[in-house]
Amino acid sequence: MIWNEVEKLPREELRKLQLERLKKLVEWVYNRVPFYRKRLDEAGVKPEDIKSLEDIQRIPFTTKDDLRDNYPFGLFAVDLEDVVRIHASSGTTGKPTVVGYTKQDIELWAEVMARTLAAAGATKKDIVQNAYGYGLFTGGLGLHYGAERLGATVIPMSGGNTQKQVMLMKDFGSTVLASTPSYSLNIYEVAKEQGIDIKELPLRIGVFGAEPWSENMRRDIEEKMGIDAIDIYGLSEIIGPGVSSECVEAKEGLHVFEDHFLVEVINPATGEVLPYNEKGELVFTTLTKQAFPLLRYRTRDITWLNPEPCKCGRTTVRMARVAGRTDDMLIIRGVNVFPSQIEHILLEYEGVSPHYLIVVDRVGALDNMEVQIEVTEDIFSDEIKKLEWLARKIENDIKDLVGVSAKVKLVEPKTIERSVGKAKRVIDKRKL
Ligand code: DLL
Repeated sequence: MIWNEVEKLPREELRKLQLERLKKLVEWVYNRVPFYRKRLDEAGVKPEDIKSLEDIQRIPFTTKDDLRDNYPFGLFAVDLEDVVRIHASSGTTGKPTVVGYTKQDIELWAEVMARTLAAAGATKKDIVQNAYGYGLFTGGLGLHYGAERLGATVIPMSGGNTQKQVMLMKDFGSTVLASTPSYSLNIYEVAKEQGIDIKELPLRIGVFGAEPWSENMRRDIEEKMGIDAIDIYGLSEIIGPGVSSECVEAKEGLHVFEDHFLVEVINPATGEVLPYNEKGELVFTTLTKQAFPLLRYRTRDITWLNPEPCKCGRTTVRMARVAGRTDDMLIIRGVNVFPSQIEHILLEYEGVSPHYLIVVDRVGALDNMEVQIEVTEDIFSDEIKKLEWLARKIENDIKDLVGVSAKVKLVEPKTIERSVGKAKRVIDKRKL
């Protein structure tokens, strides 16, 4: 279902709306945030210079470092008394990234999250089991407000407590599961151990995001649980979840809610804006946010944009599934490797589970990559020869398709740690 008619706006009209909003936004931040005023002055851009959408290219990028330098509230564009909510995402180093919302921003968030759930095929009749973490992380409350706006029934489970997740899923008859894709598999396994087959339950949709996952992982989840697994995307800085979402009709790229988030893809090395269909770094400008607006924020996420109209009727551009981030990308002996590429390869095999861990180390001057992969009980109790054959075969595929040599180690079921939120796929000992 399409939640808001604006998702079907002819592109010309959408662009008009975007330009109007962009002009207001630049004026808003220029007058309210010293950081932006300085940046724009340095670039020689005044708010009245924004006359077309292309003029956005005159505006400098904003980066994670800018957010850090202005920690915690330096980039807020309203008085703290008008901020009704704070969220934060923990980075790998140091202080978290802090974001704020006015009342109107929270309304906007509920709106784009209702769109997300509607695009996934959910309606007010659904029971949404929300297993994204509640708290500073945006997943829990984002899904919560969106599901309420949709009129669905929310079960605010948060992440963890997996046995209880299974019990309530069964007893309450949850029809939608909202969680990271990796956590959904954790729930599936715990259900199985209890003799419960999720396929037999009323569950029909999964809204999965917050971490990279592959097309093969989708297939695996859909087959195991008998649901439509929908990819949803967002980041705290922009709003949280609710930046883009797949539609259940096509499941082919994530519709960006472009009337609120202006999207560009750039060459990460040069900053040059790339044409549609070319892969690069995703950049967003928030067109309507009040408390924490961002101009041309570099997400570090890698994807490309597809402007073709979609069979669902939405006219918004679709971004390809985010395969990884510039800063999660492993460089192994000079070759760029995303964990999701490895995931895609190993899930081609029968008997290989979606639980894996990539361990990178440096021996002398040489990088070593080991991929630990859980196999099913059946495979694990097979003859050693067969296991070795499988390991070698996966190694060959990695070499052929990714271009690096890796050592594949097949491990017993349940040896790789399960996640309740974002899964940890890589241990890079080189940095330790
Ligand atoms: O993860 C917001 C979110 C919550 C999205 C729930 C979807 C569902 P952060 O913690 O700030 O916010 O992390 C944002 O996670 O820049 C991507 O690298 C990654 N990410 C989010 N969704 C996807 C996805 C939330 N569908 C960072 N596929 C982003 C791949 C994703 N990566």
